[in-house]
Amino acid sequence: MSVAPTTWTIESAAEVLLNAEETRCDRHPVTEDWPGLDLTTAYLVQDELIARKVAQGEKVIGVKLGLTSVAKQQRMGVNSPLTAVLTDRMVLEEGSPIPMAELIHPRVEPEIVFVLGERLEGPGVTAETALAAVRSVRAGIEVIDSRYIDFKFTLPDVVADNASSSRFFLGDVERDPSELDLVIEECVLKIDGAEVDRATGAAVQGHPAEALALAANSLAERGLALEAGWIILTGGMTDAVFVEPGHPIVAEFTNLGSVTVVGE
Ligand code: OOG
Ligand code: MG
Repeated sequence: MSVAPTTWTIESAAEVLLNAEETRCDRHPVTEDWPGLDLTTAYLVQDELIARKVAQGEKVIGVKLGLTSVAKQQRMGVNSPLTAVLTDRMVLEEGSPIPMAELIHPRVEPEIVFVLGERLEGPGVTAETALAAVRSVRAGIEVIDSRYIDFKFTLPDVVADNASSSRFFLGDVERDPSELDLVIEECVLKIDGAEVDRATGAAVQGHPAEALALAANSLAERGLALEAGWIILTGGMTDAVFVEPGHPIVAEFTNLGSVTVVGE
């Protein structure tokens, strides 16, 4: 159990959440201690948390969207999409294990990933203009690891916790977005070779490019933009599944290849 500060501030909330991550100790939602934590303040906590990671040497390499599919929104009980920040520390190469000893209670989810060729700045970004800025589309598996007990949180809690961000894998197939219809691009999720779930790109805001536009437009409200070269995770297509050490999880896509991960 982490020590709760007597006065809650953006700094102390960021400190508590980083500490939970570092010590692998999940905690109750920050909003239980700090009911005044609203969404705007929660994004400031997220900014502070990322600033501290950057001060420790991590590099910002992209943005992720969370809760962009109905499957995710229903499971988490939060029905609004959100954004969070990806750093180089989160990247895992396919073939390397999910390091269970570094994590609290990891779950994985398949995602459609964009790599940006051009800077994308809102407001007013549409799915079309968003897709025009994309250099390549890739398959991904995100490893989420909420710092909250049982992944129970409100929207400000999960925003402050950088949307449960932990690690992610990218598939090695890179496709030009004009070659694919992402609405019908399907992912079949398998554990130990048996299908556990499936979804198409339509599950992600109707089209993953809608999620990308949403990210650009919501970051613009905070004076931020998506930078060229950044990786954008558009959000879990299916519900996330728990990682059981030694049991491989595979996301098999129609055109984007497949990504295999295993906890160790
Ligand atoms: C929050 C993170 C959500 C997604 O893709 O929807 C997310 C959570 O589910 O713990 O990464
Ligand atoms: Mg995700």
